[in-house]
Amino acid sequence: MKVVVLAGGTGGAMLAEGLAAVLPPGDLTVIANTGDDVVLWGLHVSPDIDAVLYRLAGIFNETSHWGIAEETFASLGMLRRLGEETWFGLGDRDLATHVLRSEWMRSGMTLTEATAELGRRLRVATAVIPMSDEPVRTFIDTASRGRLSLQEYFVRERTEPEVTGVTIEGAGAQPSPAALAALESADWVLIGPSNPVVSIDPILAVLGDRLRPPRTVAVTPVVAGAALKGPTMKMLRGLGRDASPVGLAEYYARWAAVFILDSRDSEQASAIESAGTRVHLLDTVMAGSEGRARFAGELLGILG
Ligand code: FO1
Repeated sequence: MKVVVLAGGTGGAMLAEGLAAVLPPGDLTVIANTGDDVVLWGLHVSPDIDAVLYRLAGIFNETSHWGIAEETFASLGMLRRLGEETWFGLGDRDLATHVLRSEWMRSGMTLTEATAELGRRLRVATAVIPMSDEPVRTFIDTASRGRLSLQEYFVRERTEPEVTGVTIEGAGAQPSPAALAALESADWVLIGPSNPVVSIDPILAVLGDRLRPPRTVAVTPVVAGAALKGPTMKMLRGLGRDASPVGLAEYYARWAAVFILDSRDSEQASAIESAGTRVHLLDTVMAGSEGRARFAGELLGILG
């Protein structure tokens, strides 16, 4: 069964790890958000692509929830000593990824090609594809700090400012041809349980028109009134969006005719069903690699 996951750097990446453990090699493709990408000191950093690659390569940092395990920050310390702003924590190991990706892209590779090469060298069997080879950038409008890049809002400002709006620059970008091909041949497309505002919306802005709702499944990013990690609830509410599973299923209904609701929220199933979306109840909390494989196996069982 050919499965495509639309992923940000946390929930979607975890789902991808679970699916990679249970699907035959070659059956899984991950399309990653690039709205978080940033260029620092001439280096192209793709946080969501890298979170997926590092997870699938078994080197993800489970303590910080970004970057590589057992990371050190000597280079960043030297950059600080040389007078640079160092609020964005580029680790020594992680730096190698950005150096190579940037070098390859300077010599003419697309982001899709550079990502595939990184995947090969990390011995990742799953195809990881950026949503687009053209720049797409997410900006966060805040009450106290004005318009911030995604990383300024997430890392420098620690998601503290109140969010008043989100702008996806480059929303009309051409999709990566490899992403289009993967969607064409997919039996199922899964919208991962990532932050709908900053991880999924940019992907939908670029690729949403190519999804077939009867073959698309959204996995709830909200369980018992809370998100897995990060400011999902705060952002949804700040934007006046309904942060409940009912509201999220309704929002995703344009793209996904099936919604995976957490069993803890089963009382919301009938409201979602009566709005026309098919609901399946599962324990969506993916604790540890066993929990991720367990959830992925149950999900595939439902999809048949
Ligand atoms: N997140 C942080 O909270 N602090 C950091 O210093 C930081 C550095 C960083 C470096 C490379 C990378 O790929 C990701 C990094 N992240 C960091 C995570 C990232 O900012 C966000 O979690 C995602 O972009 C949101 O999906």
